[in-house]
Amino acid sequence: MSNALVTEKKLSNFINGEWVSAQQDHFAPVVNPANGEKLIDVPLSSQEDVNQAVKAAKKAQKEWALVPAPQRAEVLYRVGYIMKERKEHLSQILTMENGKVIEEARGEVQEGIDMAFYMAGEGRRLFGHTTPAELKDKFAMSQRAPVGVVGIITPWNFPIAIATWKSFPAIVAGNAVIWKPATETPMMAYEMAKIFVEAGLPNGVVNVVFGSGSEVGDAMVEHSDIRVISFTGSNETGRTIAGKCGQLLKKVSLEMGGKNAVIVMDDANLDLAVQGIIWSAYGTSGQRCTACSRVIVHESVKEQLEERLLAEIDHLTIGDGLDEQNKVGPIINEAGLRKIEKYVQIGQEEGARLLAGGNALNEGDLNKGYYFAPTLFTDVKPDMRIAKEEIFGPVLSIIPVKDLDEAIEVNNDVAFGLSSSIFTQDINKVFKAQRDLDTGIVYVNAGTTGAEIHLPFGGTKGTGNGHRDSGQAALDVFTEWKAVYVDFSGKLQRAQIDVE
Ligand code: UN1
Repeated sequence: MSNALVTEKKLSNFINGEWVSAQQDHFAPVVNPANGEKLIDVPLSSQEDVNQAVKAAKKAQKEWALVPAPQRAEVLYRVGYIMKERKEHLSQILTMENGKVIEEARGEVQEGIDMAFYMAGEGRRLFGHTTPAELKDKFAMSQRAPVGVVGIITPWNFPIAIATWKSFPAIVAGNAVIWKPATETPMMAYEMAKIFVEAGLPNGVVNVVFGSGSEVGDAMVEHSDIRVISFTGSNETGRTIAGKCGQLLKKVSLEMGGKNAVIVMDDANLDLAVQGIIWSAYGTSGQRCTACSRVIVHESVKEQLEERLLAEIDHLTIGDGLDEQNKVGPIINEAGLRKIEKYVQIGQEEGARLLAGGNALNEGDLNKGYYFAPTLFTDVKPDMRIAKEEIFGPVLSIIPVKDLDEAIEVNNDVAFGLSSSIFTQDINKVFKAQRDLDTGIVYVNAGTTGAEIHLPFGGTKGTGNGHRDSGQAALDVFTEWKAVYVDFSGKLQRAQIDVE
């Protein structure tokens, strides 16, 4: 029934407002991870296609930058309204291509709608600064200027929300965009391109080139007319991109995962902590950068917490995300499933104790898709690989500690720094933790997921390279600061020299 939502057989690139076939006749199948059914074919484009898109974008950007920002924002308002009208349609397609359960798909589409209205508001802000000049009869200000043509590379786990975090600030600031979506989830880009057209975005301001990272991604990184690369994805790919952009002196913004922990103190409301942990560890089958994969628990409440977690895990219904009853959907693909299996094996070899799950699920209809049982390890030591490395699946490790200082130390002693959380009722512990947890996002009495779009999203250490997605901070990625001095004295005034 749901396949009726996907009407095309093959996707085309979206260049200069038109659907254009890729230069080479190579395609990859897009598969519904819930049941293995093929949804559509996605083109595997080449450098030539990127060149064509950049050419169109460069031309369009010159005009677009001259449109007053409040008018640019009008387009984003319209994009937001169309997304709102089409929320259910988009959510269902998102569930089909990505697997996440429909309630979460709706949440993700909502995140994109929120971003549209928030960034549209920037059309009447885009604040710079006015500041005194050091000389008489001289005016000084700084303003945000568009960078030009920007490249965005988006992942399969949040194919619409993350694309909006990156493309909307770029658009409102007067840039043109080349967008390479993940080949696993191209339908969201196809749907968004149609929405851009309907909203009246001029041709060439957003261009979509489908294809692999090694071909399309590389061509984008290396293209001299693409001035910014904004990437969300794996640590390995991010580092490669960073290296190339470094050589080319290209601005690059990277978001690359986490090893996020929930800390549970002895005074925590355990019922609440259990809910927060279950939601952030097993929601989206653990396939979020922000997913909780460690629970750092005060040893005095460890057993109670384990019991309650196990009881809740028992209630998690697993299956096709289009069925409203299901709480946990599939893993994105076979490779994802195998990686999770490998980590479970590593955990067992390292001596962690498996309390729940640990296996792929094959009974009945689940056999057709890629499902993994919600998995819980306990007695995990902070230096075990399952406690250090990103698994990107529903695998949670419980690490007992003696006090808050040790909890913070364990939290911080990993290569990532995206999100963290603490459950406690002690105000002193709250303030100490929010200061000392070395992550870009900290939650108090909530799990590690659920960032809101008007705040900066990103993290420390191996999570990124200091930039942030969404929020005001996203504008820093897609604009250049320009300092403007206006001397109205009518004579030559030399800064630093003619100062009285
Ligand atoms: C991601 O997993 O890369 O904070 C994005 C959250 C969501 C976004 C996750 N709002 O969990």
